[in-house]
Amino acid sequence: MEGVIKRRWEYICNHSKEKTAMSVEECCKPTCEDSEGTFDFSVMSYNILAQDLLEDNSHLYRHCQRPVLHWSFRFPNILKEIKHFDADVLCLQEVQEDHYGAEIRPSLESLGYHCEYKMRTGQKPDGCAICFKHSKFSLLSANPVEFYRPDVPLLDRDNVGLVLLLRPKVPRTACPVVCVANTHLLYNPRRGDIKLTQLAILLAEMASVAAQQDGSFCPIVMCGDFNSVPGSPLYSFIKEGKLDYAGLAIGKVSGQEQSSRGQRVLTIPIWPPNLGISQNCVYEGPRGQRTEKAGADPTQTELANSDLIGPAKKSSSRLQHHFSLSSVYSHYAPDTGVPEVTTCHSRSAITVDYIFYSTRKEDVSRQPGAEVTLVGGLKLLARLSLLTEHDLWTVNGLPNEHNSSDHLPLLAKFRLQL
Ligand code: KL2
Repeated sequence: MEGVIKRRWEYICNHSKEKTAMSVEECCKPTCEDSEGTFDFSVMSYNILAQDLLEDNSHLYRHCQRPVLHWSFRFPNILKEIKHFDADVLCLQEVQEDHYGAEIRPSLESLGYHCEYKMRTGQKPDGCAICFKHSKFSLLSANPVEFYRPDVPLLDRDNVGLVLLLRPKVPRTACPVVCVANTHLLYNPRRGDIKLTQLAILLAEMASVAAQQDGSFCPIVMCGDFNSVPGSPLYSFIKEGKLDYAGLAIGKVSGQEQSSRGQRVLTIPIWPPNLGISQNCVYEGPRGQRTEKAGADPTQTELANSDLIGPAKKSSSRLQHHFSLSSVYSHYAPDTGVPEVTTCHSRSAITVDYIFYSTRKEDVSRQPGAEVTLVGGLKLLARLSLLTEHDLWTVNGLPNEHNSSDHLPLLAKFRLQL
């Protein structure tokens, strides 16, 4: 078909030293689903462009032919795409509430999804949804997160997140659970201070939801539109689990824009103590009680925290988090090294959407000499290839006749070891 760009599945070869993407023929063909001792599932992250936001920011879509911008044109395309990829879990952003109630939710339910939704606060028209296949998971808990805090002047924006705890439907009793988080962080390129704090709140909620009896975390998938580019301080913080932000300009945090003229640097600490979130991105103080939900012992968690940073450095310029997260995508086209993009309109073509997942760690508690085992994470099996800005301009940018958002859907296949 004319104007359609092909995206291919890249299968990840885990047995070579370097994790590399290959076609099915080159690499191990994935074994069939639910093979002995494993549970495979797929995840899509997709910012579907709320119609009200499209109309409020119409200058971004001047390159588009008028008819492709109507919701009545876009929605059937988006639904077709979702149906085609048939992911077990959908993390959607910019889900407009009236469209969700009238069309999106009913359509997804008829495709076999259970849907959870969190609307943005204030008078904002949209929110985040996580939908999962009834046939694959049952819902243990749904935890909406509001980043707006009336008692914290910094947190005056209406962005939200949503964290689900899901139990894979497998015919055995002792099966690991999976935590799925979805968010759409603040857009404003100059307000990295708010973005980092919103992220910290999400991470604290995830730590609370994903905490297990033994103090470790269940496997995690964190999706969303982070309004930050690869390699930016916010992105590095997610991947490295730590960030020293001393002297960092607030406009540099997300890397969306180059200039940071006359910009304030981040204060130390970034957010005030009354937010109830530590520099390790877990709940503390009066709000710290929230850990009880997942059955963890809060005192254990707090002990672990003080170990990480050290008792004397109370107001250090260091953030940490407890997860070991990798990005499904590598953000550069494998053959040419040209940057991949996840969003493309008349003002920018960049990566801001991600699927992060917990990587497996070597079990260091085992006896020396024993065979190395990997615990607590997910194995990435495959991803749907992304595109470059050049690829997208060959089909008139986004949205176009076939791709009906200004973002591309991201897709990954994971394997959970039972
Ligand atoms: O970048 V986005 O689009 O993740 O695709 O997130 C925000 C922007 C979204 C929700 O606030 O609306 C878009 N200039 C450009 N885009 C904007 C602006 C703006 N001033 N405000 C909101 N958005």
